[in-house]
Amino acid sequence: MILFALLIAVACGCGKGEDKKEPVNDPKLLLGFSQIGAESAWRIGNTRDIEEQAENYRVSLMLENANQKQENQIAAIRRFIAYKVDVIAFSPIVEDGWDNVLLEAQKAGIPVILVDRDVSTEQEGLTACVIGADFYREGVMAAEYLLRKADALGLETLHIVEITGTENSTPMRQRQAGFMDTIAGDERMTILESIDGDFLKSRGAECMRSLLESYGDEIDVVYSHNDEMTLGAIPEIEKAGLIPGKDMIIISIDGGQKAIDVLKEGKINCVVECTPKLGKELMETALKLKAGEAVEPVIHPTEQVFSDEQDPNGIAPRGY
Ligand code: GYE
Repeated sequence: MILFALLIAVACGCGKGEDKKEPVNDPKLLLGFSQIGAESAWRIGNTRDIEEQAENYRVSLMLENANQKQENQIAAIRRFIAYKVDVIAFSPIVEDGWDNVLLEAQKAGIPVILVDRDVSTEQEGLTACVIGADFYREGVMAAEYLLRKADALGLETLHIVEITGTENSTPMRQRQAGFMDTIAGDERMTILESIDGDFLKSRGAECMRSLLESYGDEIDVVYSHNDEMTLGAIPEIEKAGLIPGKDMIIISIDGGQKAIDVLKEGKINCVVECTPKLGKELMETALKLKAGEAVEPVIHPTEQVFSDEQDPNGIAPRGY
């Protein structure tokens, strides 16, 4: 057993520069987890939280980082099946394309937990549950802030650009749908363009440059699906001679410390929280599945909105 745990630690012991985790002694459960990558502060915070909670719950964690590639996630899940882990968990980068590997897990009798994002499969019942944010609600909260802001400023027209997350991912689809459904019917609101920023800071900057080239100071609102893209976009707005937070209303999602600091500077108007702290729920759910107990099909954490409507100095340190 010790040799097995060591082999796992070596096989999955993460990439360069990452701490090597000591294998958990006498683990209660062996959990294989395929993480998407390290594209954002959110993602890095999520990985750290899952590692910490695995230790707290005495769960032996096989953690694999897929470097933003679905094929790496599929290969990792196949390795977890070959190792005969007790439970498999993964954060699917996109919703489609998982049917085959999930059927293989089902045939092997290994329960699968979705963390953070959801999948869309032809067959029902291939996964036990999803533990992640209500992304639709996040989009609604972002739009509700915008409606309040438009009222407060007495604005009659608002030209909006949307920088979206990874195409076909659950947060991209749902954050867009919640936002669009909420502003629909409000005649003040016009979407100039939605552009794919892939949740990356570099892409956020590129997207903003291209939007500024097309629309210049016509843009009144930037709705960005995550903090990284927002933090990439803001310097581009400044380079164009415009003041983010004043000339343009800036709305972001995640609530990492960097974005909160920029909110305090007044360059972001609103950040909808999306908590990466899903590790505790993950461990508790995995232990229940191993014990053959029933689990909730959907577990959403509660989330809040940080904005210029409140005193930003009252926001507690975010920890990610
Ligand atoms: O908003 C983003 C990350 O899936 C909720 O993925 C997550 C998103 C998060 O890269 O920053």
